[in-house]
Amino acid sequence: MTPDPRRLLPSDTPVTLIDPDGKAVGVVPDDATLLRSLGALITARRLNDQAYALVRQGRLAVYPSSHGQEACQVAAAQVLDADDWLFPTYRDTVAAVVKGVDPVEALSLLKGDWHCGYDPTEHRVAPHTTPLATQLPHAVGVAHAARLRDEPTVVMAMCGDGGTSEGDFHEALNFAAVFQAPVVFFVQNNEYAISVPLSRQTHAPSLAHKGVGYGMPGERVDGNDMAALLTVLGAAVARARAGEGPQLVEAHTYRMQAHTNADDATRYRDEADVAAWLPRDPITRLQTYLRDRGALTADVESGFTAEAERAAAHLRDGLNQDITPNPQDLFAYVYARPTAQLREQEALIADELSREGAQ
Ligand SMILES: Cc1ncc(C[n+]2csc(CCOP(=O)(O)OP(=O)(O)O)c2C)c(N)n1
Repeated sequence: MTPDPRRLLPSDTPVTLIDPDGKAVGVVPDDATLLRSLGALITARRLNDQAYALVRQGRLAVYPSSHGQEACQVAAAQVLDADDWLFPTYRDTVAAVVKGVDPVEALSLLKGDWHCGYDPTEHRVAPHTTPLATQLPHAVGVAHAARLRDEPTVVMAMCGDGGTSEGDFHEALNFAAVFQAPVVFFVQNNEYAISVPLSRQTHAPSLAHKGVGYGMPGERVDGNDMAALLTVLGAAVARARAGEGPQLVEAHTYRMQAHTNADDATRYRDEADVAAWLPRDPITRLQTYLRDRGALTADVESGFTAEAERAAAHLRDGLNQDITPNPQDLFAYVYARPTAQLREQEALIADELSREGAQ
């Protein structure tokens, strides 16, 4: 008999545990966990805004900010163990930082300094991917390999709403479900893929419903509610770790700033839409909840602000340093055994460099 697909269906509305007024409407994580997340959220916002400022100063080539989406970023990293893998997109710098990557290293790629900026194996954070959804099959491969090796690793594979229209998204979900790979597909639905609204991206009831077609559960979560994200993503990770296969989680959130500094969002969306999302801000909502409980004191809060300022100063100082990359490093990490063609190209550059040096 065909298994009942209803068990795979997401909730009718996104899971919310703390409402936009800061009131608990379900079972929420304990105060210590939420305080830790609030500290990370405040630093995340500060880093987003600092990076945006660094673009204006010409220290960064481009920055796709996750301002307003910080709860998704923080939760994606916080529900993972140190040995789990995170596969981020270009917008997920802050998730990589919360997983342990130094902010300066996390932004090196966007500065144009180095391929990745950090060693992906050190923090188990894959390089940020600019081609949409190409990281998803890689993420599934890592998850499948972990399972074959009998390791407890879970993989968090991130993408945006636009990424779900790519072939790689569908191939990754299908493979993961067939092989029951321990991977959580985490879609941050921020309503726009540059200028393309969600309605031009899908006709499905929600992006989470897409999981059903592959035989994996889908769930929808309020992407501006830290408590709900930790709970829903945490459950998906626990499920994957227990050998129960992949899950698709769709977070409903909003991109508060332009796609990047190269984009003028006023040309395709109303300022009123943006303003309507302001009261749902993930930081103020969690602050209200924790203040009302007496868990967030003025002292704790100023500690968070001071930590965020330290992180921003570190980012500024780091990005104000110019590095001198070695062009030959371009060839160092392409293949374990370089091809004859690569060796030839490497020799050409070496020759050119030595002639420049001789001038
Ligand atoms: C394969 C591919 N096609 C097109 C692009 C150009 N592109 C860059 S960002 C983007 C929109 C992506 O939107 P979404 O997946 O919703 O992520 P968001 O930027 O909203 O986080 C597009 C089409 C690309 N980077 N890769």
